Amino acid sequence: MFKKLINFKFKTISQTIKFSYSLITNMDKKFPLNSVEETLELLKDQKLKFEVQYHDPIDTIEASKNILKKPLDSDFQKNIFPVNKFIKDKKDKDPDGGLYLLVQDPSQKVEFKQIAQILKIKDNLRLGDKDLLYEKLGVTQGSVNPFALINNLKVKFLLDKTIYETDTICIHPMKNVSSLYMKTADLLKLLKSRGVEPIIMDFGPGNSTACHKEEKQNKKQEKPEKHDKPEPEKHDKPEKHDKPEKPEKEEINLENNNIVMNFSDVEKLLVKVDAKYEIQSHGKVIEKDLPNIIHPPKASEFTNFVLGSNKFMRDKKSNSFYLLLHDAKHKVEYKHISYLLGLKENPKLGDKEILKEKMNIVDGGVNPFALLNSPSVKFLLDKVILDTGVVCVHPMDVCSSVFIKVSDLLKLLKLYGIEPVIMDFTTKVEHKEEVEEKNTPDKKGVEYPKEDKCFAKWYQQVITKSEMIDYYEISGCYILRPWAYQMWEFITAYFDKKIKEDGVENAYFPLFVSKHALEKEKEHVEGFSPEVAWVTKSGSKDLENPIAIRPTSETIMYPSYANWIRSHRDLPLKLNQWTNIVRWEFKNPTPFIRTREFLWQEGHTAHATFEEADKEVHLILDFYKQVYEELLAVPVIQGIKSENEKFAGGFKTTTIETMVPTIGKGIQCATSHHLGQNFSKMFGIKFESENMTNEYVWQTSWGLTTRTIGVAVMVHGDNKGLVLPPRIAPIQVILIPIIKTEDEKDGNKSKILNQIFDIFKSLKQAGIRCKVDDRDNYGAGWKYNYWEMKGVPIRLEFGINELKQLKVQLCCRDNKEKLDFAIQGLEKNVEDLLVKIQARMLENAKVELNAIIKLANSNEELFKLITEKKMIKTMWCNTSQCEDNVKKMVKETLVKINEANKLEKKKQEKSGNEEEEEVDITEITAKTLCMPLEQDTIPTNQKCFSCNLPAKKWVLWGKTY
Ligand code: 86X
Repeated sequence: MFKKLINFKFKTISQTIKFSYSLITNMDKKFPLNSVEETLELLKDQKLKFEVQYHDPIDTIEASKNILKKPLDSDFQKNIFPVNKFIKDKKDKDPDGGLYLLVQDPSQKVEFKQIAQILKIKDNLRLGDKDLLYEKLGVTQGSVNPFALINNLKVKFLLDKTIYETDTICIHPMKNVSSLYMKTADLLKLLKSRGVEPIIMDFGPGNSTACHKEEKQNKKQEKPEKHDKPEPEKHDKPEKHDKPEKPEKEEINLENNNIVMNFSDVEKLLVKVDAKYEIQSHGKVIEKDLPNIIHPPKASEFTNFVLGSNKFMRDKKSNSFYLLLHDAKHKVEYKHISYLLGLKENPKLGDKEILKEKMNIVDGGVNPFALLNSPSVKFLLDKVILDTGVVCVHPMDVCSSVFIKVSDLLKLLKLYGIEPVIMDFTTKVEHKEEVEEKNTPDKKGVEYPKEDKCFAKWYQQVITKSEMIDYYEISGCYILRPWAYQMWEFITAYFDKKIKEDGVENAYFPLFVSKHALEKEKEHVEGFSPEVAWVTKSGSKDLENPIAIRPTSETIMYPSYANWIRSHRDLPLKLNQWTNIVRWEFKNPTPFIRTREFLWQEGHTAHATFEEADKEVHLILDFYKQVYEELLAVPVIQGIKSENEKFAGGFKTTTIETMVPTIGKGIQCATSHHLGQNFSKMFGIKFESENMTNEYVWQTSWGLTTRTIGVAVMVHGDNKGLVLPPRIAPIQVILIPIIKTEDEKDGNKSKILNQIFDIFKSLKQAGIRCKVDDRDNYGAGWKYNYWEMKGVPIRLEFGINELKQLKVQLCCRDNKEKLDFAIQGLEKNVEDLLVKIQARMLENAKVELNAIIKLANSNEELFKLITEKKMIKTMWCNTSQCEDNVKKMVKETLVKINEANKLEKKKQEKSGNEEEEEVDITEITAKTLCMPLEQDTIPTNQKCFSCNLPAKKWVLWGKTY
């Protein structure tokens, strides 16, 4: 069954995202063929085999060699990437006359004279300009390709004989953002079907001929002729095959109960039920990223659609399998499914092997069409999808998505006897424990303890339930709600003041950077390039020159530095900007810690001497330490990055590092770079020194991001939620009136409220950030939980007893300590307490950090300590090679252990175990965090802990974020 022919394939999308601000995709339809999608559709229509790769625009044939991967299909190995030229006879006065598209072997030099000679015309041939190109063929410069001929039959097709004779051709299908391999003969067949015939040009030595060919003879062509005529009638009288070795597509039909392998198979069946659908090809994507990748459908009947998400599950008790198709926007809980289905236990995710075995799909490719392969799997359909009427799902592969009417989908499934169970997730789960909780208002606390095994869930709940973060439809991007943004404002205000005192000035440089400028420092940008996001369109028009969104601003700022700096009197130049940054990361995103857009400051200074720059680097590093320790109460270690970990564009990277003890992961908190003269040489930033010599400046750059906030949350939070150090708490004291029913009767309610507002005023007067929570729809207990979750450092309770005794009761968030104070002189006591809490939090965190720093003297010791979640200090040779070796050792050992654990887990599964977070072990390894600035002495003749070289430095190691 698996040997079945697959008609087309897509390859993994290259890591660069084509980023477009335009939401409108229906371009002005001047030409029959406008886009990659339309071209691929055409090929699929004609059942032609091809393979596509997505990539950044490729400038030259030379570059294409590096960027394009070998085709997967062995049939496409003998291929050629031709040069395509749009040519105009400039003497031809007919606007549609004298137009040519030449597809030529890049290794040959072809002169216009030669072409003219072959065509037996006068040599008035020139390259057509870009405007004419767009007008006549609907493609932009760099995207000239033979498919474009379909757009204008007046353009003559000149085909180099060498290309004609090469088996496989590689073409940008209308846009230079992807490349497509297909049989040259297939291309000619397709073009011919659209009325485009080639003139074969023989540019070989001594040859100057052209001939109009009818059809290219290709041995392999005889067979695929079949594909031209699919025979729907065939289903009426199914032919029985005795176990065919290689069943042809056409044989797929219901009676044979063949397996549905890919979308072509699905399509055949859709035709049978007369279904309407619209397909979009997009390369391989994970479900999470689909919302960013899917374009709105073209057909208006599909406009209002639900993006489907699929879950394949198994109920162990009854050994039933389920496929749930639900609205991707809503998270569905297993308990909700079991509640609606009346199951005794929550269903579990079905594993990959069963998925493949039962439905012939790979993990990540679950989709409702797969039910056709296994009608015994029960189909659960989210009511929202049924009500909306249109759904978008993967059709048997993860490289495309199809919009289809739900009614059509159901019609098709019905043919196989599959009926959906409609799931209404808007109904509430009525569980016992939930009923009990109904007495408390709607907000539940953090449901996961702050422990290693569920740390990510704990973190996610803490930052959302405390109202710091909200999720957003674009993966890796988050909303900073006021509770979080105010913390950022405290951080920015603090740091901004420090650098201004140092003479740094703020400025603002543009968000966009041209390709040309970005590539000016190609060397170090190269490694980062998959992360660069590009704007490629305005409205529906492609920009002639795509522009990048700043991933950092060196290339934006330094050209100006070169203009502004002339003499030593212009130095030092110290600028800083507060901006957002976009880096299209592919690793697991985590709010604050790793996000695709983030906020930061970036400082860039230029100095006359190395030493002056070095001083600046360390001054800023001290400021960073102060931000963390003074404001966030997070202890950090200052150090220097190893050769492997430093910013490759600079001379030296200094850093502050800390550890999240719960998970034993090191985290880089901020960096300050000594750039040496690398950038000044690249950008020509020179000055005339006092001795009149011309010199390159010495530069620094440094950045601090919103990661600060995430680190503070991770370090201080507890089982009840956030714990905020007073200096970044938007509210430092929450005042909660305690009003009992009898207080209302006795007329004490207003007395309590009046008094508490007086207290509030005096605290506010003293500069303490505070608030009275006088909401009368919530009880005091609920309010305690709410403000604990939000991490407010001090809770002030005030009820009738306190009123009588003219005192207040305070409760500290960090250590739960309770304190009584008289109302008289309260401000001073609260001020002192806030200072005390701030200091105590730092002190406790320091104790914790110090406790997890351990010494290791060998690889084995290091590894053991890594698994014990420690930060490890070793004496080290400070060579890249050694760091690589240690990394490799840790990774390999971890992978081995993980594999053994998995086996163990499988065994235990029978006895029913707890669900744990899936951790992608391949992302975890140990690396050096830094070589601390504070270095103890290293004994003479001391060897490196790992290799045989002499030890040079103390260095810290750890797993990292
Ligand atoms: C390195 C270096 C440096 C100024 C800082 O760390 C502080 C503030 N910049 C940043 N870096 C890149 O240069 C970079 C470049 C590109 Cl093109 C990218 F996509 C991502 C990057 N990430 C980091």
